[in-house]
Amino acid sequence: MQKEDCLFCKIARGEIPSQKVYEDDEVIAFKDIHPAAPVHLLIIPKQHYDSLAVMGKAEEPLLGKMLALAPVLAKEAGANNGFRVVINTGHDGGQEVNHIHVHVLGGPRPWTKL
Ligand code: DGP
Repeated sequence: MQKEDCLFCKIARGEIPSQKVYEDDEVIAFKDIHPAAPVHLLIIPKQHYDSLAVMGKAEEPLLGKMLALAPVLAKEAGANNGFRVVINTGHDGGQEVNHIHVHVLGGPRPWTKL
């Protein structure tokens, strides 16, 4: 299920343009609009989940797929010397867009830690 007024659902539906770097039937990845590192990608499920906090056992395959994509996409984007994976979750976790997303940050340092 998608959410009509969710920013990342709109990106997943192609209603808002993004610089896509990966897409399959369940997941898309695109460049963060405010990059905090030379490589800054977001991996999201097409299905809407508010955050990691609402995901559980049933979502393990989806979460595993998103995580396993991180090293592949980081390498393709040129982050050959390591990367950071961040999932901000909920208000106190600093989450601003309420559709779960995996940040993939990399490239030559220095760059800001999330
Ligand atoms: P977070 O704070 O973890 O919820 O991060 C949300 C990220 O989403 C933030 O780094 C900026 C990014 N972002 C917000 N709006 C857009 C958008 O319209 N397009 C893209 N590509 N990224 C966006």
